[in-house]
Amino acid sequence: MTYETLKVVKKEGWAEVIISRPEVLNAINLKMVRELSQAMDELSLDDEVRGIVFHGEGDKAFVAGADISELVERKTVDALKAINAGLFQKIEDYPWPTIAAIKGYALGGGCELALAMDIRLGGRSAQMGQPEVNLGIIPGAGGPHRLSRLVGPGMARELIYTGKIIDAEECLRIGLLNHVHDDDRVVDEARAMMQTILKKSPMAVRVAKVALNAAVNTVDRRSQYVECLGQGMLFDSEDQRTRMTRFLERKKAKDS
Ligand code: CO8
Repeated sequence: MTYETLKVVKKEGWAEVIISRPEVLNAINLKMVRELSQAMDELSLDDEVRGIVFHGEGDKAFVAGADISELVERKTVDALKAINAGLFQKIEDYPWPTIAAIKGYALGGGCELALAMDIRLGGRSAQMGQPEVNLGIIPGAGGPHRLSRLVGPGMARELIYTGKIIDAEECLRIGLLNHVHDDDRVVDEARAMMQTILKKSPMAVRVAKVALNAAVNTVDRRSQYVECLGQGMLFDSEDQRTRMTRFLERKKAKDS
């Protein structure tokens, strides 16, 4: 299967998914949401695949968030569809281990995408954060509950309220990244970790994932509904449109 916004490469016993819109720092558009969802369905049903390594095309970004040129047009009714949240839940529920290899930016929806994976490895250039408040919205696709779970509620609140972007060392310190490697090594390190996992008992690893998901998914599903409703409300605000337009205008100013 070929995709416009992704590359899916099958290896011996596992697969690599490369997020591929490098011209916009791999920002997630609707096409990518559909394609990634389809790829996850296919990989879930493929008995020859027992794990996925994800990374971004190019050196500048894993994923710099949802595509703001599309977001600016979205309304409450679109946000209530919670399509990103649904996709990230599908990734979290994928039955085999997932590893993100992160170089450069993993921001907003890109950070939430990485949070839905089992393990995050960073290159030294990794920069992660939830800058949604700059755009008049919140991380509505799992950020509040997955980030709180991973780095603790205090640090999650600081990151989400301030929208600050933190470097690889800080991500490592707070547990947002498991390990940091040189940029030119990080994808290979993720592949090597996948190889290590593949040598273990497949059923034991699969059952371990179920057990770990059960152990950490203690967050009530209601938190997801609150995120969705809150995001829906914010997508109808003047502030959201002004702030997103400001980002897009900055881009036009740069071009002229
Ligand atoms: N969306 C669209 N385009 C983007 C995005 C993005 N998120 N990020 C970068 N780009 C584009 C830039 O516009 C630019 O395009 P062009 O070359 O045509 O001008 C190109 O990528 C390169 O980016 P920059 O020139 O800006 O590169 P810099 O190195 O100067 O800056 C930054 C890099 C700091 C990452 C900067 O691009 C930036 O701030 N990007 C936006 C980051 C952000 O705010 N992400 C969060 C988005 S919101 C979100 O993800 C929540 C999802 C909610 C979903 C709700 C569904 C209804």
